[in-house]
Amino acid sequence: MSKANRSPEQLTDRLFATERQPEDFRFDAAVARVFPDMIRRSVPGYTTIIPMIEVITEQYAQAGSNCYDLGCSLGASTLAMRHGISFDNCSLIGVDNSAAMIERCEHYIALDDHSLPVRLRCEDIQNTELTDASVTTLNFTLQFIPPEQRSSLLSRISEATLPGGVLILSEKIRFDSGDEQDIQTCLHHEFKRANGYSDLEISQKRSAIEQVLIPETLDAHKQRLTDAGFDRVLVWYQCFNFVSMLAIKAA
Ligand code: GEK
Repeated sequence: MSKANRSPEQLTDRLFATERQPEDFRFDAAVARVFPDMIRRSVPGYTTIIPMIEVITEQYAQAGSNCYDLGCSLGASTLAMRHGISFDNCSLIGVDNSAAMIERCEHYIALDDHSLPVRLRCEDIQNTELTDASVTTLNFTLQFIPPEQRSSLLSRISEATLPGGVLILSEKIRFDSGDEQDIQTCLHHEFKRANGYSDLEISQKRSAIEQVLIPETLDAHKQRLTDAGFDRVLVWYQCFNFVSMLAIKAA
């Protein structure tokens, strides 16, 4: 695994620690400041998924191709991809529509010791240009796109993907069975408690995010990826209600 310096500062997320007016969650400057701590303590498996994105990229990146990290935030998965790419004629592009995230991402990229250039675009991933892709990552980003707009994005990614190329798709999911939904949600909240979040923080964050992050079932994701033109879809990681899939274009 790479030895890059990826944690220049670690501020603790206390955004929901005191009582606040209900307001939809936004990826603004306050969130960007504490984001590494927030995502690590909120998303079970995140700290495993990031280094595995490097491993998957190493396996699937193709010489002369483009690699995309869509919804790159502060560039954790972008840097994992950078370290997994072994061709210096690959282009690596990170895209995020939060100016606060892109600004901080530039700083994290500059601190990393790898020589492959990274291009950052402050754009909506639904409009960003995609061509000749060997590896594309949507690491917990599709869940923030309105469900009715997800198919067209995945079709564009699939059309841009070269034979033998892949999409890594990580998502929070929901379950058809109410029973399983309750058990997995309870375990997720236990994970957050174990990471130091209070009940007030958990419930206020939940209310803020509920209209913004729309989870779907694993079957719905698999079907949509197949309909979009991917030939093989598999789950390579799951922890509670968080999964990561690999969608593969036949060589
Ligand atoms: C990581 N992948 O650390 N266009 C561009 N960016 C968007 C859009 C959009 N339409 N909608 C949301 N975003 C990262 C983590 S976070 C996941 C991804 C989370 C961006 C948004 O600004 C945010 O930076 C990111 O998607 C989602 O591996 O916070 O749970």
